Amino acid sequence: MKRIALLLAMAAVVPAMPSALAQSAPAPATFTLPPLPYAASSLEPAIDAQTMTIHHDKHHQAYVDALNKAVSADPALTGQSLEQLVAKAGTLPAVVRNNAGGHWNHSFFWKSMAPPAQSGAPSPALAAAIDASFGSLDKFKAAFKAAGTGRFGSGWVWLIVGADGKLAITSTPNQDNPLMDAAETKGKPILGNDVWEHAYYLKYQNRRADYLDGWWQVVNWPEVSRRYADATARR
Ligand code: MN3
Repeated sequence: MKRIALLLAMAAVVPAMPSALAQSAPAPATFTLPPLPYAASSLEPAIDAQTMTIHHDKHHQAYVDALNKAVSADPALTGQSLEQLVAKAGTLPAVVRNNAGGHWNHSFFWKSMAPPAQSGAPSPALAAAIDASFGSLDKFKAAFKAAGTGRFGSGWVWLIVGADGKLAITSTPNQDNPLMDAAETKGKPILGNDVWEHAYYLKYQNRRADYLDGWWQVVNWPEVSRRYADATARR
């Protein structure tokens, strides 16, 4: 009976808590962390579960939090979409450029991957475009790897559809991407790989080249093919 009385007392207290919290709660977050589209362990062995969990739950969350903080402190930026912020990142404060890029890039990155059994293959249209631009899928992979290993420090390597409608490989520093006004080579990304050390260090340590090789096992080719169709249809 004593236990029941305690539970009843708790039930009476609990409902009062949300309104008390609401008074000091911050404004709703503009940008939110998207969930991983698969289990954190499902990209093994290419990417280990611990790396995926820390990368998503800590690193990506930090970009989202910092972006929300920066945007909420600047009335000129509130209400703008992530795509709008990314497109003019070169004109914005570094904190916005870095964290808007970090949020966009990682949201894109998670969807660029799938468990090995669902990796699939490029669509016929994408396969033909890869052959036309790079000679073969293997030559494309070698060139993509070279761009990834060649990126000094932290950054990204991308497969883009350029303004000419053709595929190209490009690399960006930090959290920049090819959609930014500040990008050296602009285009619509259809595939991107994160070559920051936090993306691979727990499993691969300094061996970025091995990470880039293993990563092909988890590329989501159906998604990349869909993006290619989308990027070329809008031209
Ligand atoms: Mn990252």
